[in-house]
Amino acid sequence: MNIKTFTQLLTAIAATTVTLFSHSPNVVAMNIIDDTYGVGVGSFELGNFVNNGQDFMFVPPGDNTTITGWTVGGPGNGINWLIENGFNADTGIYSLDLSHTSRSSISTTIPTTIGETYQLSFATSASSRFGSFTTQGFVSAGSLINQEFTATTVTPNTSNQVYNFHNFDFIANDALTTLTFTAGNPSSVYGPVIDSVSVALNSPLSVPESSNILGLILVGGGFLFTGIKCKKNKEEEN
Ligand SMILES: [Ca+2]
Repeated sequence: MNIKTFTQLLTAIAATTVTLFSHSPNVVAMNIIDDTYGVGVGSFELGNFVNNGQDFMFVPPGDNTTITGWTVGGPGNGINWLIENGFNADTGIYSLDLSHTSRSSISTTIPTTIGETYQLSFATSASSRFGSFTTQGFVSAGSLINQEFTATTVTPNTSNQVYNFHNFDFIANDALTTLTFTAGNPSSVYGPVIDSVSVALNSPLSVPESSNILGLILVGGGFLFTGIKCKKNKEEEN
């Protein structure tokens, strides 16, 4: 690098600093559910599925061992764990209907930091063999309390059910946060179908402190001054 003026030196330091930052790895939004219980758990892919011959498995309230990472709850008689090809999944091959024959719930507990904001995302559809159908559900986690969401399908063929996506932010109130999905329609035997549940810390980039930035600039400048000195010495030797 041939640096002749102080302006060129400053430009080079700035370029070095930009290069250092542009090469900093972006922090990938990590699904805390998968990180806690295993990859695929947020999408209901792990556990002890037994097909009842109709491509679903009934799981009653209180069961916390069948679907890895999740505990089934009331107020109804439980949920249906669905599998392809009878029921299209959004991710993997499994999805989950929040009603067996009456509205019920499922929950998981993840580690969180009090006061931090998290982004919850999930996909919903509806299971119905009678064509266009819309139902409701509620989701709670930390500061998010009984947030309503809708789930809909337009096809009577459950193997082709289509998913819609939802995103909600919540603030953690505790070191452990319980995330609960509950079916919302008491008059329907078909609960919302959910899949691809993800919770991620809502701060994707860790920004270096100003003192660190100054340090990087000084280090960058130091390297360049050393380079100039070496070049000068080499020229004088020649
Ligand atoms: Ca899935």
